[in-house]
Formats: sequence, structure tokens, C-alpha cells
Amino acid sequence: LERVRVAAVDLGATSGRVMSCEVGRDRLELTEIHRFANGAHAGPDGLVWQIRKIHREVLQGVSELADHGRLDGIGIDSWAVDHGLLDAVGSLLHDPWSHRDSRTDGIAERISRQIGEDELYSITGLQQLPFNTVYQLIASRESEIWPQVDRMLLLPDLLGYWLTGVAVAERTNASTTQLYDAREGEWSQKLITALELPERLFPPLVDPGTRIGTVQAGPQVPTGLVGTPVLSVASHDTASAVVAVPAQGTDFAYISSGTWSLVGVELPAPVLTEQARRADFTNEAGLDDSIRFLRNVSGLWLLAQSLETWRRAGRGLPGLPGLLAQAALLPAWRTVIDVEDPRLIPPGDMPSRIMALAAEAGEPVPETPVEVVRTILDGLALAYRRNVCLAGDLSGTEIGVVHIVGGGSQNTLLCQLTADALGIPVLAGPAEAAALGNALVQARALGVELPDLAAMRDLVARTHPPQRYLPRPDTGIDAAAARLQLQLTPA
Ligand code: LFR
Repeated sequence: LERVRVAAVDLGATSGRVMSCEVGRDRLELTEIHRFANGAHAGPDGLVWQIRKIHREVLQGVSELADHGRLDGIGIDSWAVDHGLLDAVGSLLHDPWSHRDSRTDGIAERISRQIGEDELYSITGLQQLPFNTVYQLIASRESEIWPQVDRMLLLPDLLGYWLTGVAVAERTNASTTQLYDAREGEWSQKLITALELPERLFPPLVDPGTRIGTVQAGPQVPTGLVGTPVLSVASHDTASAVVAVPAQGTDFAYISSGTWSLVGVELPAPVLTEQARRADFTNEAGLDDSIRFLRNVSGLWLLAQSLETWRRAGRGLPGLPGLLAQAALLPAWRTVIDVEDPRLIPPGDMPSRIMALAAEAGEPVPETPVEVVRTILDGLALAYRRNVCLAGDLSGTEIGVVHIVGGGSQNTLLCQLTADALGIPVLAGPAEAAALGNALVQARALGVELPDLAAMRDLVARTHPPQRYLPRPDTGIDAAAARLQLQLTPA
């Protein structure tokens, strides 16, 4: 096929979307078909995703797309780590828990002591996030559903299973579980055995671009969809976003900026050194055996939760664009906080937590909403600087330019502050990089001539040229970065 029309289903923690994408050698056109709000729901036993509702929304969007023309394939990507637990006949036993739930508190420490931090890192090469799939599975072992659990499916694989009846584990997302051997590219039998997890939990791995099956008839499935091919994509949203970074050359770092920010570089092989472990960098699988060497450093979640807090308190504020416009007028780096502090992970009153962090660090406490917004953006830009520099140093990569993709690429203040903080150009966009990366991988699998990542990126750059931000001089960045460093290395 020279030109295809595919459904790119991109599920984010705050919104899900079904996009139609036409892809050819010189064409990459994205149209939003259906968008719906998403968010974790506080259930009786924790924060969960209403996955059946998500499934319905996906079906609605995809069938709308199928009603209006040929549909060559469906691909699904979502945030990583979270998963459904199925029994032996394939029924979902519980709504998937959210990684922001507190049930994993303390588990990472326990498992690290049992296995050894070095050993864990030398196998998986993963950042120690408290919510990694492995820690969630250990938490689930204590729940009453555990005796019935037969299989674990990451969210895009679960939705793919519901569409096709075929259960697989797509590689890029499997690599975020901390049960995947980064060097071997296989589930880590060693860890699975050491943790006494049943082997049957883990489905066979597939690469992005594998045809999983076709849509099967079912009570909720519109007949027009039956028979449509379902393809695996780089189903970790970050992996799909990295595919669509419009980079030319290899001297670039990327920031996939959404609910979370993922900051790093692309490498041919994992970096599993002691320094990388201490810096807590992750080695996740990317397209075509590439490695995403990056750190998860919080993100627009901080803004979203702040807005939510102010809305609930009934504060009559201008919308986000208004707040950002006012925040842009404030001096840079007046308050420096560490946005990676784990206390900012759970949902809740983010402005108060941010004020408390500032007070604790001896920084001026932001008082108005505009000041809080500015503190968040300044903090994100500083975290971006720190982690881009670390990614370069730890991997021996010379970085000349930083690409910001995802929703954060539309935040002009954040992009400008990032350029200022790093002292190198920032290229911003596309905002819908994950959906584009999803569609590109499907297109290649369906026969469009896009031999490698370079060809895919070139097509993105030609069709979605990024916006350029140049660093402004004399913003006082070095002093601010030194204050952050002080907070990160307590005496
Ligand atoms: C981004 C993301 C990150 C992952 C976090 C939790 O949407 O997928 O890469 O660390 O969500 O799954």
C-alpha cells in the first residue's frame, strides 16, 4: 500500500483520543475524530481506571472513523506501567489500579532490599519509580483477587485483547514493568523467579508493527468494524512520541511533555553503569531496538491538579492561558523547587504542597495562583535542564538541540523557559506526537515506504515543522540551578 488510513488511539491519563491518520511517503495528516476526558477514579479499594468506559469510547471513535471511509488498521498506545489482571478464562478481575494509588507505598524499598538495587538495575535498567508494574503486582498479591489471577495485560494490550481475542505483551510497554531484561530483550526469568511471580502472568512479547489479529464480532462491536486489522504499535505512549520527534541528525535530546515529562536521548544500547543507576535513569525499549535513555520528571499534572484545586475552592480565576500570560511577566526562578519530589505524585491540593516544598527549601513561598503557576513552570524547566545534561553526560551524547513534543510543546512559556535554562535552541511540536508515532508504525507495517526512524522523522519534520525557541541571555539560570542542586544534595 502506498497510502493508508489508520486509527491511532492515544490514551493519556487526562484525555483519550481517537485520531484518523493518512500516511503516505509525502503525507502525514492527522484528524481528531473523538476525544474524551479521562482520569483515575477513587473506588472503594483505591484509585482505578474505568477501563470499560475507555473501551466504549475507543469503539465509538473507531467506528465513527470506519463509517467515513476505508480503515486499514487500528493501533493503540497509552501511558505505561498500569495493567489489567485476568482470570483463566480471560475475564478482567478488577478495574486496573492507577500508578498514583498509594497501595505501593514502601514496596519498592522492600523489593530493593530483597533483590539488591544493583542487581535490579543491572537486569532492568529502570528508574526506581514507586509505581513500577513489578511493585503493583506485589501489592496485588495481597489483594483477594490474587488466587484467580492468571495473566497480566498492559492497558493497550488489554484493549487489543478485547478487540481481537489475542493476548500479547508489546515490547516498548513491557520494558516499563521492571520485569524485562534490558539487554536480552526478554521477560526476566531471573526476577520473575526470585519474586515468586507465576510465569503464566506474562504473555509472549511482540514488536511494534506486528499484526495482532482482526476485530472480532461481539455484543458491543459495530459490525462495520469486524475484520479490521489491529496492529501493535510502540504502545507505550512515550515510545510512540519519540518515534515522531522531528529530529534531523543524532545530536538531540527530547522531552515528551504531557501529564508526565520524559526527558532523555535515544541510544543504540542500554547504559547500565553505576552512574546511570545513581542518577536513576531508565532504559526503556524504543522502536527498532533503540533504547530510550530517559528520566520521568513530573509534568503538566502539577498544573492540572492546581487548576482543579482552585476550581473546587470556587476561585474565580482566568483560564490557563490567562494565568500563563500573567506568569510570563514574573521574574524567572524567584522560587526554585524540586518538581520531582515524590510528594507531588498523588492527586490532591498541589498549590499547598508546592508552597510547603518552597518553605522547606528556604525559598520564597509563592502566594498567588499566578506565582504558583510560575513556580511550577520554572521548576519543570530546571528539571528539564538538569536531566538533559545528565542524559548527555551519562551516555556521552553531544546535545545541540532539544525537541519538546506532546501537550507541553504548546505551552510557549514552558518552551521559552526550557531554552533559557539550557542555553540551546528548543524545537517545539508536534503536540500530537504520540498519535503520529502510532500511525507511522502502522503505516510501515502496512507497506508504506518508511524504512527507518530517520525516514519517519523526516516525514514528520516536513509535514509538521516545529516551532523554534532561542535562549535569552542573562536570566540568572546558573544561580537558580545551583539552588536546585543544593536541594537535591542535602548536606
Ligand atoms: C507518560 C507515561 C510515562 C510513564 C508514566 C506512567 O504518559 O507513559 O512514560 O512513566 O506515563 O505510566
